[in-house]
Amino acid sequence: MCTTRRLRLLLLVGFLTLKCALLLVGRSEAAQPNRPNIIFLLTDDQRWDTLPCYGNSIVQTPSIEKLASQGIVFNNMFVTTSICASSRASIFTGQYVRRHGIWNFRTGLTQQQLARSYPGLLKEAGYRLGFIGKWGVGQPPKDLFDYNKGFAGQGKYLIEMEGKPRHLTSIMGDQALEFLNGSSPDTPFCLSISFKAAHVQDSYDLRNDPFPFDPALKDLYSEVTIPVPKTAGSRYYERLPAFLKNSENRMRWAVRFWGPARYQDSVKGYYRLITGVDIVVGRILRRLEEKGFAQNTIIIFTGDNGFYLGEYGFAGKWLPHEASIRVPLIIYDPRLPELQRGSRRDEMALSIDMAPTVLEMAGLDIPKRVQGRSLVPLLQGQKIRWRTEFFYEHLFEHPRIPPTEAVRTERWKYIRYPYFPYLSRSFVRRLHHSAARSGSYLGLGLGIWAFTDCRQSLRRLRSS
Ligand SMILES: [Ca+2]
Repeated sequence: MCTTRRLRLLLLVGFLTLKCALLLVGRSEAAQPNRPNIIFLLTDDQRWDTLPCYGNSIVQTPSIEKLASQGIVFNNMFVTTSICASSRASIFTGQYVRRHGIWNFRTGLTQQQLARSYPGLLKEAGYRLGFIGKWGVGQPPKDLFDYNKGFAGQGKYLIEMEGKPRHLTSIMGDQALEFLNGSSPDTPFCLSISFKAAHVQDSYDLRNDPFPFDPALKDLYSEVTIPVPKTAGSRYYERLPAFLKNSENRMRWAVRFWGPARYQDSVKGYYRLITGVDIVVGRILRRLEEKGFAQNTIIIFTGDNGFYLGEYGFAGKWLPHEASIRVPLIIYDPRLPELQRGSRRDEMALSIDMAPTVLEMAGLDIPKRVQGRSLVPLLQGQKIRWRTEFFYEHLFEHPRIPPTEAVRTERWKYIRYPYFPYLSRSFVRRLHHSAARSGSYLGLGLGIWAFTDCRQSLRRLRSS
């Protein structure tokens, strides 16, 4: 009797233990939902209006268009600083330059900053990490990425590989496929690809080709005449103060855009570099399908800063004009409901929003020191209170690039040149109090009102 009772008791304890174990397994699975893969595509110096989904009728990018037509296009995406190194640091950390402190090309992110960056936090959460291309913030980290094909500096477009000339963009495409081949459905991955395209090959030598595209694309756009922007007319340049007339922007214009034929060659080269990126996007999309990742892989496509194509007689970036600070942003999430996809958002998105967006997509907490906001509610179609203005800064160290601060609202833009305070308050004030979209100039009365209002916003945003 006693033995039977003991046996029953043992069976009951065994049953309860098994039930508890099953419940725990269930909870553990519930705590690990099917996390999405993330591919973060970053182009270099690609302004927003160089894609058909932003109104460009010349450049051909069918695969990026596919992402746009089935994803969400942000009509108003800006960088908070327009220069490679600082902007990339902002993208990785979700912070303004004043907070992350990367003001030049030499300084890298600290170990602590890397650990709190979006790749660092994804790694901690168990993601398989890949990085391909231009790291851009000092030296690429050695131990952060499981697949690391990052390089320091600007890199070169045309490379000799196994006795054959290859284009860097195409090689990066091969590396992307290699990373995908090495991924499995069991471990979520995040692959960040930072293209060198469509960055110019910097040189002051007039004989050099500033935009060395893949020779396979040489016939593309050859029959087209690229329209020149209205503000490229000399009267816009002539109105500038001397410190802008003699700035680095003008020196680089003199190399790339100095005459009509040179202008056509340069912009066509720039467009061919962008088409080269599109070919890689197409290869990635096909491989995602082949590997069975397509339904669970989010693709983010954006740029690190804009690019003057002759506006105001300028080339390069850095200053706070729209050409320089506005970039494309397409987010393709195949998990969103069909109704949600293929839409556009007008809210201002910023480079500092990229890290918190990626972190929320992966189900992770956003660190307190992040200054950007997750775009996930906007992707889901929610109507929420959103920013209506933002602060811009460019205090990069360069003798011929004037430092700037700016505030960009939905209607106005105020640019301050800290080294030229007198001009900021008078001539430059009138010049740059333009309606942000139309580029038209204001009368004096409205100008003074907008100046006062914007200056207050700038002070408030700078200290926030
Ligand atoms: Ca750049």
